[in-house]
Amino acid sequence: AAALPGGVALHDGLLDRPAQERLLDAIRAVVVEAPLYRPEMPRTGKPFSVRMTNCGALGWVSDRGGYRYQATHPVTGRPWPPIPDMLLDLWRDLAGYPHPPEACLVNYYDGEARMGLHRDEDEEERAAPVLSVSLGNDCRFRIGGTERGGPTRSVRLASGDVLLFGGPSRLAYHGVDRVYPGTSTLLERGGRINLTLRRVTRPG
Ligand code: MD3
Ligand code: FE
Repeated sequence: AAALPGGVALHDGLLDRPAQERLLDAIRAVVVEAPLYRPEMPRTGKPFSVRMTNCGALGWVSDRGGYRYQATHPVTGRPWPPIPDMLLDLWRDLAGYPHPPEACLVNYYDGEARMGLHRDEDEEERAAPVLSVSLGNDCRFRIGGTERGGPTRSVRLASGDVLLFGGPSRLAYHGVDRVYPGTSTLLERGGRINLTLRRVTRPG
């Protein structure tokens, strides 16, 4: 794992092509149960450019009422499907945290989608890292410090890359500037999928 500043570990190309295909199959099965939908920004209701769904006991959602974790899909009303075993295994191997993740957010970026700089602060448990897996086209990922307006650096992420954000980087500002078309053949329709595994509640 390459060390980036502040407790970020980049496992460059950790998943080989067959592993990416197996994971993609598992995510396709999740999306059948819990379709991708477009969340809306708090207050304004402006739609996200990224489409989302979740698996796990809890899923991250956003609507006019705010950001939160909830146990059911906001469109179907059904519970989120379970987190695929492959992802639970990755967490067990890499997270260095003795409890399972509760939420896996599935983000789908088409060619135009972006995610502005933000911090992930809707989780009660801050001692757990966030684990991210990239599939499909490359993107330019941006990461800064824990204060808005500080310096940032960009990292190009490719299909099969796994990142772990622990320690000080857990509350770092981050975002996705752009997705580079035609840089992977994994997704027939192009675009990029990012999976983020999180512990939400403090273990009892
Ligand atoms: C750094 N997703 O879902 S993954 C998100 O590529 C999110 O879809 C981006 O930011 C994506 O919230 C970035 C990398 C990532 C995820 C969570 C983090 C970086 C992080 C949490 C804390 C610090
Ligand atoms: Fe984030």
